[in-house]
Amino acid sequence: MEMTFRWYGKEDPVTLEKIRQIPGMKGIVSAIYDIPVGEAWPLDKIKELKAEIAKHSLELSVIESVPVHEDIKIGLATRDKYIENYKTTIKNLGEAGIPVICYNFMPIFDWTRSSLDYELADGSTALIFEEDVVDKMDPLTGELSLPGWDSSYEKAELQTLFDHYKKVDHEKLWSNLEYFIKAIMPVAEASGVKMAIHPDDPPFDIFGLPRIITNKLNLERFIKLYDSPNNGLTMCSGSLGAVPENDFPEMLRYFGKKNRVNFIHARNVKLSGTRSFQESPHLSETGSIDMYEVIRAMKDFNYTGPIRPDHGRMIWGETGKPGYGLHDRALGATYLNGLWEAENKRRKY
Ligand SMILES: [Mn+2]
Repeated sequence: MEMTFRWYGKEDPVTLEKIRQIPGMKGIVSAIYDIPVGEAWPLDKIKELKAEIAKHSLELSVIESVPVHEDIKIGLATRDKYIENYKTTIKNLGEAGIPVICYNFMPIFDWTRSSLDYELADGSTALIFEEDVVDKMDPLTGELSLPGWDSSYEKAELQTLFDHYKKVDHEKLWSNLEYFIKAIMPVAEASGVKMAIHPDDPPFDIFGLPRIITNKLNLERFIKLYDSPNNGLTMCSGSLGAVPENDFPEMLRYFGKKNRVNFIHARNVKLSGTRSFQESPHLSETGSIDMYEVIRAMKDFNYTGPIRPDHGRMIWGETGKPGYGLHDRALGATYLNGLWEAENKRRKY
């Protein structure tokens, strides 16, 4: 595995200088944040980002994310223009030598939580999802707003999007995804770029919008849309592991052996209901996911790709972007490296 860390660019209070000092850190997961969704990423901007990271002796290992325009997900006639731009972006990223692109196919909302600073018993704060709180939220009225959702949509635009999605059920979303995948994958193959779709977070419908990248059956259906190692997955333990019916280590091993795991997010969650959870420290005993089993699964298919500690709590008085402080994610990276070293050595002796 290649240990990586997400970096939000020059505005990120967690600097490349700090990230480089985490033991065993090899790569950076980042993106270009000032290009409007749907536009092609210019090659010179990609090269600039890569050079900035290289100055700190780190690799730009993964782009997370190249966002997919809503018109593609809804299936509007305008999608073809945005798909062409997406193909150009993949081609340019390949030319710059970027091996992996993470993206998702969630309608309107990316990850969703009911609170971003819930105080855990030890005094740290974490992101949590409580089903009964989220059920009372209405993104359109804004009476209970969605925390941390950095969208540029105005209320009117949001209403228009919701109206469009009234005609998009699960099967329609699948066919729109298939259309997109079949269009972009030949370009990804020719460019040497591995695509890694991120599961829906959380992995079930919210606000009446369909979600389809949610469980083993659906991941299997997804990889069959286009039979190529370039059409792969981001296996995110915190997203898939947020529902009790998903056995994350088993799923990881299964898709890893099929050579479809192109990126891994490691994060623990403590389930507090069938559709409620708290983000917990990476350590197995603090959450519902056995992180040693995750590492064992990775070893079973000899994973050599990138992994990053996903969200962390805010600890030791740190403030910043919820889920993306330095300290707890650095602890996570160190813990994962420790498990990996131990498992590697155990198998040699
Ligand atoms: Mn993730």
